[in-house]
Amino acid sequence: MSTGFFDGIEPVKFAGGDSTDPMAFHHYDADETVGGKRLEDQLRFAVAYWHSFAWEGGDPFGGQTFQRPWYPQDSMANAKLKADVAFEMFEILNAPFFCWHDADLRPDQGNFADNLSTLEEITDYIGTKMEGAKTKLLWGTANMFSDRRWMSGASTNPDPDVFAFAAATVKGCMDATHKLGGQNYVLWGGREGYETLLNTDMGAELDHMGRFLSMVVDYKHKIGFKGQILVEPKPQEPSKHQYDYDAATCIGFLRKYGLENEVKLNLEQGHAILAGHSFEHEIAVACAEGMLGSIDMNRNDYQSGWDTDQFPNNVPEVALAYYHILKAGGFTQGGTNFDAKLRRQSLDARDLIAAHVGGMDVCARGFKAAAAMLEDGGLENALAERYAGWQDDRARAMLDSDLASIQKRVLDEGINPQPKSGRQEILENWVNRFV
Ligand code: XUL
Ligand code: CO
Repeated sequence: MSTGFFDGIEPVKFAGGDSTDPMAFHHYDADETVGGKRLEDQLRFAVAYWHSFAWEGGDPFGGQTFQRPWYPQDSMANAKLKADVAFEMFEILNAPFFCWHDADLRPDQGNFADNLSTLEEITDYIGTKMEGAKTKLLWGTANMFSDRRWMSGASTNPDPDVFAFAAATVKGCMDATHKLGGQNYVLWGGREGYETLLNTDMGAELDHMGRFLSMVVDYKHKIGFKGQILVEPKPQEPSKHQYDYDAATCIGFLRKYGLENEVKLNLEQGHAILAGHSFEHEIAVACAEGMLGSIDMNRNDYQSGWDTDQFPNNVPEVALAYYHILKAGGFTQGGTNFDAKLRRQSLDARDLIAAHVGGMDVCARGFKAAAAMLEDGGLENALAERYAGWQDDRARAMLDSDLASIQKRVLDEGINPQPKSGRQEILENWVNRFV
């Protein structure tokens, strides 16, 4: 029986580029083959349970603006109604995946034992719903940042009891993710950082965080979870400084604790912007190390300087992000999660659907542009040409030699390099033909 929340809203259809219907797909045709696979299998869209169903429309200056039939979110009955509505939306959107935090799914009873048993109960309920639906779980994660117990960190907390609570929580969330066939498990360390160095032993905190992540990896193997373990970089907010600052910092951290072959990255567009990077920079850093896991495709407002988590709407930016992802072979177990929320004035059920329709369409359009760029091969050829000198045997041999022999060769051969154009404007013009 329908909840009635989406009454009057039909399943979203692909209507083509000529349609003017804002509730239809103009670019996203799940079955269209692009880059050798169905678009649905390439993009692997996921709905974020938290922003769509748990977030009530508050901001730092004001509280709840939404009025949903599953509020207040403090009972199992309302948690089940929320799940019913969520699965109705997945069906309307034909969404292949969703993602959750434990705290999005179940009411918070304030103690570990009750929170664990309500998580088990609601994930059993969701498991039954998944049996009758196409939507799969892209990833699960633990919310270890909202409750006041996490205010000084989870695994990096100076209080070992909080470390213990965090370990117990993550075990429960990994079990639930595994039970629901999740394809990834994510850790985002919103409070894993500091407010002031005056009260922070950074070396100890990093060691604890490294050890914690090793335990996560050990547990994954113990239970036979085949999903990827992913960490999600973000430079700050809520903490003044977060240890998982950006892709490069995370990769250094993973190497230090011997986790570089076990853990990959979940990269978020908005977090890249906060770190002072472009999204494609973060993706290129991860791809260069073979560590791209999945993405959160939500933008930030370039003027506001904080994490506004908006649905994507900039095709050229999205195209460059997917270009790098496709160049690295595309997603395997990862996907495109909309870690994005409505604006707090967007009160209607229709707004929730329209936001996802628009996000999926922008991604599809960008993805097709990326695939066309790759197929054309112009950028690839320019790159190969720029580095062609390194195909020369003597150039390659240099990498196995030493400074003194190289100096001798420069003198003997009178090597005197002539600068060549980087051709940036020509390449930018080239990209512009596709977006
Ligand atoms: C916070 C953020 C999180 C993670 C999951 O900025 O992106 O929602 O994606 O905890
Ligand atoms: Co995110």
